[in-house]
Amino acid sequence: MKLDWLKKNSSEPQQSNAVLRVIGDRSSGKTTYMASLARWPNADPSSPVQSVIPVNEAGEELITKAQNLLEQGLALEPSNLDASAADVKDYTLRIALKGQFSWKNAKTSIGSQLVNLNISCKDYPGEFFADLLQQTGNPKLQDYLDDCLQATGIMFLVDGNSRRKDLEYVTGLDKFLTALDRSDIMGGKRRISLVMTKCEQSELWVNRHKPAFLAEARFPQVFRKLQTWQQMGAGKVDYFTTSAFGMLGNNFPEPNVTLLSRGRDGIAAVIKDPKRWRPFGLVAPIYWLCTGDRHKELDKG
Ligand SMILES: Nc1nc2c(ncn2[C@@H]2O[C@H](COP(=O)(O)OP(=O)(O)OP(=O)(O)O)[C@@H](O)[C@H]2O)c(=O)[nH]1
Ligand SMILES: [Mg+2]
Repeated sequence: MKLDWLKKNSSEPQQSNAVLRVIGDRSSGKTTYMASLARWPNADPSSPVQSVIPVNEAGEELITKAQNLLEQGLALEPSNLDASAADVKDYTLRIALKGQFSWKNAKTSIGSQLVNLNISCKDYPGEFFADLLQQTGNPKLQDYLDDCLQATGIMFLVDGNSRRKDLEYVTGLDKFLTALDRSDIMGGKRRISLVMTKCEQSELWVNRHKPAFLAEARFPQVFRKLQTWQQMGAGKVDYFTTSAFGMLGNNFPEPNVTLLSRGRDGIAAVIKDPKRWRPFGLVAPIYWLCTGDRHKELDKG
């Protein structure tokens, strides 16, 4: 595996490596999610995350994007499909978690050792997902599916505000899972996280700590499809809420967002106050994809 050298060079911290793919509809927030993760702005000192470090050039480019666009109150450009699956940028990041809560009682602690999540992650343009739906016969589609087979974890991002697209999503997801299962080399070990994005919006925010409930309420068909997939033993599924932009204020928090548009597809928005930009819920799904365990503190995110 590509990340083997990381293991060798840093024998101290515990390492957890994962090869991830981010999929989802156009504008579901995939690139913004990745760029916000790489930038990791205004870190909360009480967060279990110590740092997020880019390990390759693509990871550094993400930070530049976050600084030049998101932090200037602008949106990222839609990702485009001119690249073949092999050319889609592979962002490699290292997420360092603080020693697992040595302040907690010894039972829940696994020592004060640092934990590194090393991820290499490709963010596909939403066009791939749309092509899955429409079966346009795009020859790149098969490459893309083959490439997803290499992943240990899949993040399926949906804009939490696009509930009317449940049926479209489940149709795309069904095709995606069928293709994965047909040649599954992971033997039921693959994990899929359904990540609802843009959860700073009030109707999502109030239920952010109940992600499975929210997924079932908003995307019932997608939820059922994933549950069935799991019950068949094809792999594991879990649910998460996140916002790349986050909230403003503590007592009466409001979304740190200037809305550009709202429609059936969800919302488009930019950051309102970039100086106070603090995303939430970005690392929880990655931790689960890497380890198979939910991280209580990250879930509080
Ligand atoms: N309110 C809000 N808007 C967001 C968030 N994340 C992304 N957006 C907005 O959603 C829109 C699409 O975001 P992108 O990150 O470009 O979406 P994408 O999934 O990469 O889209 P494609 O590359 O076209 O597949 C932009 O207007 C973003 O600014 C979020 O956490 N909250
Ligand atoms: Mg994109």
